[in-house]
Amino acid sequence: MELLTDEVVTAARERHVRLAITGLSQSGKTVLTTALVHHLLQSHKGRSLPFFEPAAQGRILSVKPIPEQCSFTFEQALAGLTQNPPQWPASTADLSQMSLAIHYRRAPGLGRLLGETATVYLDLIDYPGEWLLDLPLMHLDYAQWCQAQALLWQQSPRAELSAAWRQRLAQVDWFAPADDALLADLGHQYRALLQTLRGPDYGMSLLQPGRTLLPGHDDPEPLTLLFPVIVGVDDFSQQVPKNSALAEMKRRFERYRDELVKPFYRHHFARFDRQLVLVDCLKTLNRGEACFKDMQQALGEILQSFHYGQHSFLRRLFKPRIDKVVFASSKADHVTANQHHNLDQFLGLMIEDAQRQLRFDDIETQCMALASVRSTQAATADMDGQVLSCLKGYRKSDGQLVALFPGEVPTQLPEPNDWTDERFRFVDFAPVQLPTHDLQPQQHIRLDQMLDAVIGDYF
Ligand SMILES: Nc1nc2c(ncn2[C@@H]2O[C@H](COP(=O)(O)OP(=O)(O)OP(=O)(O)O)[C@@H](O)[C@H]2O)c(=O)[nH]1
Ligand SMILES: [Mg+2]
Repeated sequence: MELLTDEVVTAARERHVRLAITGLSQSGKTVLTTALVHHLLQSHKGRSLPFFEPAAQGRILSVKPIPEQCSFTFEQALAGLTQNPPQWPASTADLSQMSLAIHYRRAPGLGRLLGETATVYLDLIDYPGEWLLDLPLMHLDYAQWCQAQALLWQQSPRAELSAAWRQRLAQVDWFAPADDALLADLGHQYRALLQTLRGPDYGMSLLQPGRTLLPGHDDPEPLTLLFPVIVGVDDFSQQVPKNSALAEMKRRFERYRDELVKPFYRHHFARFDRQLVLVDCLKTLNRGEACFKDMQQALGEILQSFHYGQHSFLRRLFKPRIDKVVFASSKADHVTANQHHNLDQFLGLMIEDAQRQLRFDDIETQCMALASVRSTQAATADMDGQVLSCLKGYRKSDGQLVALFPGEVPTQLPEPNDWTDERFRFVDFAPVQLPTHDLQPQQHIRLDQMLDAVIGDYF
């Protein structure tokens, strides 16, 4: 009896929460993880996170990193943001973790019977949303995947860009013995295509396989050069010689699915408790209709993964336990404060259908706009006697100090003619220098509200 009581008390004194932070590339994951840890490490001072209840109530006693569990290069990312001139962190392409022990005093009430103080062990896991886009592969065989991809690659701009690559596919005899050098070459060309589509000229999101685009450090090369045979094979159901190029591609697909995708879900995804999904709504608005629609479709696919987790065979296999997903529109400092509410709403509209499905699965969801490192200041301008809300900050592209009217965030999804008149031109900003000490609430936008929404109930 005594032993049981001790166990209960220990369990109540120490709680573990794995918070996953994902989003497509450049959505702001690394900046958010860095800023969050920086603010949390100083949260016992009770200053910079006024809407994170335990910090605001002065109940955080100490926060310490657990170095042996950290693969996230926090010091390096923070050094970039605190140096003069500050700089944004470099792009990251793998999964990394930062672990903190947060020692706190319990709120007055019943819980205090279990001891005045307790510890929350918080793991923050930053991983590419692109990897989540591989989830549907778990339900497909190679033929089905190729057929789905063939439809996608018929659409613009994929069709025009891939013309030369498709021509090369058409020249291959897929039933003849595999030529490894040729398959590797086609794989490299396909990766380059994915990278171009993701790059600044196109800004596409729905790009598969995620690890051909963004290989993890330990991923073996032939697997991450996987591509779909979208021309040159009319009938996948016919008998294929074992040593043929097509049989080799099928084998690679199966290994990719079983050795990369499934272990990611088993070892990581299935063990997350809470999930934060970052979305750069403003960038997609800037880039126009094709990019916006593609991002919406990619988000829909990503959000499916939470749904799969709850109900499909994955549930039986991995018993996922994510019970809350917060969607955040990042870089809210690119618009004026009176647009933040619109940004919350707009993100809600973008993912409306997927969100409904999550609620149906009893997963709590919430949408909010935030900025991890607020890099602009509010300003006003007088235009023909009218006072306009503006932003002041250093433009990312040339480092110039600018004051500008960034424009409004729509409260409805844009109609086709909204895209033609270059209505959206949100500007990117360089970071302001973060202090190493004495952090203040104005150095972020709603980071504390997000924190309270995702893990507040653990304290
Ligand atoms: N103004 C502003 N810009 C931000 C903020 N967070 C991110 N950014 C911008 O977004 C870019 C990408 O941020 P990262 O945190 O590196 O994004 P990521 O999702 O980790 O990107 P990958 O590692 O490439 O997947 C930065 O270089 C900044 O330009 C923010 O809070 N405010
Ligand atoms: Mg990153």
